[in-house]
Amino acid sequence: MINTFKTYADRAQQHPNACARDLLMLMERKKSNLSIAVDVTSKAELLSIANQAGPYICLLKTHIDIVDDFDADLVDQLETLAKQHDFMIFEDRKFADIGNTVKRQYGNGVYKIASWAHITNAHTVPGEGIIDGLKEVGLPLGRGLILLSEMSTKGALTKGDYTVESVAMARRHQDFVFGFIAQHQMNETPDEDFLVLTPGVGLDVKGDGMGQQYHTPHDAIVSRGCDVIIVGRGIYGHPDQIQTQAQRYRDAGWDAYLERCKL
Ligand code: 5FU
Repeated sequence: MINTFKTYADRAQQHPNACARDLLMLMERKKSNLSIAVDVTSKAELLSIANQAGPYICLLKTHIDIVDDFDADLVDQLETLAKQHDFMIFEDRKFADIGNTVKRQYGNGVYKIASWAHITNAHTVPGEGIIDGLKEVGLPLGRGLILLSEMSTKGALTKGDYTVESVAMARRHQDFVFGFIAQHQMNETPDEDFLVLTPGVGLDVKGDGMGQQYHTPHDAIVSRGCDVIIVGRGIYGHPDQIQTQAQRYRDAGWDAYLERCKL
């Protein structure tokens, strides 16, 4: 694996992508490589979990379109919490259409994702035009994109040539694309430093009966060379223990990172 022994701080110094630099510096400053996936359907619950987990996370991952009572105030409050607790926001939108459509889905509509999400993601199935479309909206705002090169679920088609081609697309757009949703590190040369944000992380269970597959934080960070662990039900699935579980995953992720860097 390439570059995994380097610290997040060293990588921040050298990284060509502004959004990646911000995230890497935040991770180092906060000593957290934990992203929480807050897949709840009420505004109050989302804000409460964000507030409780906030001190332990580098990144809050949303599925904003599952919130029943979404309104603009939710975004305002999330942005306030992001500033207060020092985390970034990642809308897991998984864009998948042609460039001309995704740029409107990203900048317009009910959610206006580009106006508040520091990071979003896209499938590469439509080809490179999807990156061109999203970049037109996101780059002037300083946003960053990650590509889905390897999903976490059983039987996912994101493998082989699909993964290889996805990495090649990212390589051609490094001003905007800084990494992947993947299960392994994707760098091929020592000059490359794509961040890997990895879902399918859990300490207590191996799956969910609907295709999800879980690895431990240690496996994700040390064995697979991923950079950010994304944990959903492992944290929000314990509503009375949000802080305890967030701290538990934060510590597991950070200890694994220290071990990987031999610090
Ligand atoms: F791209 C992906 C993927 O390959 N697997 C995922 O699980 C995204 N996810 C998201 O991570 C998914 O939509 C959930 O929001 C989250 C995992 O949640 P869990 O509760 O930890 O399984």
